[in-house]
Amino acid sequence: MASTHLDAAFARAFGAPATGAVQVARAPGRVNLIGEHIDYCGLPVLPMALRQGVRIAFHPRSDRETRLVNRDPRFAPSAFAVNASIPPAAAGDWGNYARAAAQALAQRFRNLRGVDALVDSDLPIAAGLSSSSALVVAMALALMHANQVTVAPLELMEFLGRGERYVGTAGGGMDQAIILGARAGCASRIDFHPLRLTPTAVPPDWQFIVAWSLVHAEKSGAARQSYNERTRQCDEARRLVATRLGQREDINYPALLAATPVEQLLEVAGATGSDVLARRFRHVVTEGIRVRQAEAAMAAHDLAAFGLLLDASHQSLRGDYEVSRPELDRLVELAREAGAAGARLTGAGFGGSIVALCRAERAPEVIAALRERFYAPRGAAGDVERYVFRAEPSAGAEVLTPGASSA
Ligand code: NG1
Repeated sequence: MASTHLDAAFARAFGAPATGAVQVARAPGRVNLIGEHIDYCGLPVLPMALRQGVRIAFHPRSDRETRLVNRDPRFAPSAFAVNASIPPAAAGDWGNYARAAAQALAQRFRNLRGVDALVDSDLPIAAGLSSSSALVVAMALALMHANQVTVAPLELMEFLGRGERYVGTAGGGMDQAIILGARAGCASRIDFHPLRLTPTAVPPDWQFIVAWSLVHAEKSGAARQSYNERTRQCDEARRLVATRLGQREDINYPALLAATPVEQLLEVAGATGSDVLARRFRHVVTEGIRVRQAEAAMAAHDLAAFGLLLDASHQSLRGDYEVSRPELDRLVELAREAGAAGARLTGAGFGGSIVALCRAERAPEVIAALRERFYAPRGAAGDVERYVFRAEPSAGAEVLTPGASSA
């Protein structure tokens, strides 16, 4: 939406500000290409930012109050005072993502003033495309801008990653890092120890397609428990394997992988007596290897190799990690049958979306096949443009210059 329209909508929600212009903070969603459920193990991942995202039209207030209005009427207005300990709204309330950003900043800076904020988004919600972290990041940028404070990019990525845990998810740091640090035209490998982003250009004749499974992956509900359970299982598996290998109990995954050949790690994990932990561990270790291979395949423009890695990642997430759903499996299968080089679920799973890779000229066939064979039988063909789209590797979050139009 052009920012002049946002200005007008802002004036309707809060009244026209007496002084100063309304400004706009924009934060993109992201699609993770590969490296799923391993950021919280400290292993590298390979996401890219999307064109779609969250926009916040904001104006500073003279007090600590922050008032939020969402242009989507499903989300009720919300208000809170910005300070270092902000009581959360009910679990699942969208306003908690804004509170997460405000509390994290207030713990870093004293006496922050609040903002009036009108939130708008063209990202599908609970679709595995990080609409929640986009809101956290856009809100943080709005508050920082309103208070004229700055934080170095890597530090901001790290503390917003921790800050989002306010909502109760023990998430990794992938989303905040790519949303802030993405480069247009590129995917980025994110390393976590220490945090670092390394862009690789997406070949111009490659097309990533995102398709929503029609199943919401609500991270405030049962999916949150399942997600947090996976993080605990990975930690438990790491501890068991490290102990059996005579390593320090607190050794992290990157160090464990660097110290021991993969075959030996998998053998030791298989002998721990817990089939579930062994399978979770196998996913983490093999997915870590696939990220390195995928980055190399992208740099070499080897579409077939990248596609096979996507397929292998999906198999692992479905079998070993148990985060897929029949709808996601079906989308992956249909995309492959329609000529995609590979496909897999993206994001946390339990619903949400898939990402498929094909040559750019094949994209219309893949999208048409998904419309006819997945969405039409489910009565959703009319809205297919909202559910399936070409992912354009886009730039990270920013505060837009006033008056700049951004369609
Ligand atoms: P989504 O897809 O937004 O639910 C979550 C985590 C990521 C990562 C992925 C799985 C948050 C904010 N995001 O993403 O850190 O662990 O799952 O790879 O918790």
